[in-house]
Amino acid sequence: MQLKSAKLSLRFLLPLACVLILFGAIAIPYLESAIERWFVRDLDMRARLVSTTLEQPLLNYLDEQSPQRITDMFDRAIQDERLFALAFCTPDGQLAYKTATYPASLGCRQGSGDDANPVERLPQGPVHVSVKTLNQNGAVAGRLILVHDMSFIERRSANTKKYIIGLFALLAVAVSAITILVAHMSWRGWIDSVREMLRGELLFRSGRRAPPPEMAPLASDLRSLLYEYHREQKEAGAVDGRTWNPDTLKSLLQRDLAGDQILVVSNREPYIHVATPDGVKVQRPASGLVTAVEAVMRACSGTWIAHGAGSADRATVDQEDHVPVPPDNPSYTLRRVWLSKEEEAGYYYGFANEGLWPLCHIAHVRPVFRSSDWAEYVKVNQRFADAVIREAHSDNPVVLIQDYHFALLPRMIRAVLPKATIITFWHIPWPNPESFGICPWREEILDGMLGSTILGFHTPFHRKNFLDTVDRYLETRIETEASTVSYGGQLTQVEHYPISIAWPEPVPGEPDPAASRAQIRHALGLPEDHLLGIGVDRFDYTKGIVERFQAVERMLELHPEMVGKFTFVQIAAPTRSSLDEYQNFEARVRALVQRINQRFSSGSYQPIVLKAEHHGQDQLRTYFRAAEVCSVTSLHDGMNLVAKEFIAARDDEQGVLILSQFTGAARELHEALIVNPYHIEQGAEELYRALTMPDVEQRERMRSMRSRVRDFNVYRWAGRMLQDAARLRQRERVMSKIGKLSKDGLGRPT
Ligand code: ADQ
Repeated sequence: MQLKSAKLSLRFLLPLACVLILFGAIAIPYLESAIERWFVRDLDMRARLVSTTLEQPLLNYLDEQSPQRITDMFDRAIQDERLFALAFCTPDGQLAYKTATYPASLGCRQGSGDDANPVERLPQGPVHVSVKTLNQNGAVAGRLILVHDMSFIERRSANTKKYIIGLFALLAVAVSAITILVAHMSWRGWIDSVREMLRGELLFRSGRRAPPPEMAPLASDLRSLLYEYHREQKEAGAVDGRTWNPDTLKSLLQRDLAGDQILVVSNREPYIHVATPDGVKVQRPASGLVTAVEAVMRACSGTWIAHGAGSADRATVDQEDHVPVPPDNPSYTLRRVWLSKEEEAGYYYGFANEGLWPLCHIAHVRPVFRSSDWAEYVKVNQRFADAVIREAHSDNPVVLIQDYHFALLPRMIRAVLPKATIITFWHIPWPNPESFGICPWREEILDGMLGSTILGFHTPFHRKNFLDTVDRYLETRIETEASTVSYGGQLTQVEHYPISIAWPEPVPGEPDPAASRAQIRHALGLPEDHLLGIGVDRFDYTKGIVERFQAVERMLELHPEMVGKFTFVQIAAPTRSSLDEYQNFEARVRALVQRINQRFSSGSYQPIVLKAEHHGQDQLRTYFRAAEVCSVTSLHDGMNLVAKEFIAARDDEQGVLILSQFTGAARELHEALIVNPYHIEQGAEELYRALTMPDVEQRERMRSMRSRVRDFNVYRWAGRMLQDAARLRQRERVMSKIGKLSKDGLGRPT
């Protein structure tokens, strides 16, 4: 530290010393000659005065011809300390009278005192010589020569120089001391600003004191540099170098959110109790969202609030509508919210799935907006907000809101629990401002979402679309660099958190991929070497199922040798079946399958097997392990977890993933065969390429993707959101402490 200060001081002292030396070389000689000029002018005047005084008596004495009087007068005159000698010369240049001190070398000087060079350097020192011509009766009577001693000038000049140098030295010391002080202070200010930025303030700039003005350009550069660095670090999952798993998530919750209550809200419940003739059965819904959030809830026992949609749901809750889950090993609470048929029809099927779902997906299905659906949507959002408020044990729980069913919920919760940390995750894409603009309640939706503390999307592209949309339709202040929206005095951090899956633990006794192959082929009545493709989706028009089958058809056309040797198995879980759009879609898919199968089938061979039913995770895993290729051809998808589940299932490092470029997953899984699902030819070629890809290439691609999915798992997704939430909560606590201290005025803790 001392060394740094010494260096810093030197940096300021050295230039100052240089300036002083230059000052000595130029200013001092100039000063000397100026002083001499001043004194010479002074002596000129003095000489004129003395010669005028002596003129008349001298002329009189010359008339009287009394040399003694002249000599006496001259001797008296040189009593003056500075007048060194006097002489009088006749008009013809004879030295007639002179004092004894008069230097002989001067003789009778020619010229007038005004235009002659008055300074003479004599062996005894410099003298000032002035000459006055005396006139009498119109004729020249002679010339009076006055010699002033100039040695006193040298003495005085030396003294003045001493004083001036001393003064400058003092000034220099004072200036350098002030400069160093100011520099130290500015440096401190800069360092503090940089530190502030490094502390993470760069992400949350609101309320931060402005950087010093001279720092502003640097601050902005530094901020964007650090922001990029921070983002890259975050993306690389190396913020703290940890490997994310349930334990790291748990320890994060214990360390950073200790004692904080965590509430999750989603439409879909993770466990559905269904009444069957054999008694109550528990079902797991086919949903990416449930798959992801379930993993988090197992790690942090909290409360999950969801719509109780199962036929035996009411029968299995306690009087507070709570049921401990998972049923076989309860680790958190499921709180069910009941909806009437009308509410469900308007809020879920209507506004959410006929309006927002097609609005946010570019799948060329027109959204339908009805005022009655909107009214139900508002009502049900309020119902869930009431449930959250009732379940909250404190005024500042952490609330994780899931998806497009609850766009209004963040604002509603914020109104009652202003201190809550509300994280809203939007699991589906966010469209561009023009597309979103067709929603009649666009401002209300955006306003509702901006009640969140943190708003998450899967990809930077969706995040940007959202910011652009807010910019277009609301009066807000957007910090693009920091990705924050300041609205109504409140700040929302908008981030992208790519969702993922829980990396599966090895299951003891699980059949290996070869056994899975054999098992599935046997179940389908196919020979051992039969090639298999697999598709697993909800039966949804956004998943590109039609395009996938068209690609299969085209591939069989282009490569007829594959007919009879390749089958594509599509597992499609029925979804939103009460909606016309979904019924029509299902009918269209079935008709297409029938047509293709008719075209290429022979004997028992069918190129496409459609299994339109829900399957257990274990069954899906067996299919994934048995297939040569998995096709994910969504027309638009927030992330798509099936792609990641397929990769996780392939511990033999074999199998090829065909992945639509319009999925969030395509941004991460670069080693997949990336396709444009609308381009049927390309889909067909890539399918053929996948089926004929050498093992080595499959291994290379699969290994790389497995390593990425293993590291970038669902715990990281949740962990990053919760880390950000913890950081914001910590910041809030600090800010409120500072607020209290400053209210107290004396800086004493209250
Ligand atoms: P989804 O649209 O449901 O999710 P996806 O991410 O693929 O899409 O998740 C589907 C989940 O359901 C997977 O876990 C899959 O295994 C399961 N599933 C699908 N078909 C099934 C079947 N027949 N039987 C049993 N299970 C089945 C939404 C967004 C996605 C986003 C997720 C998570 O649309 O883009 O990736 O949320 O955020």
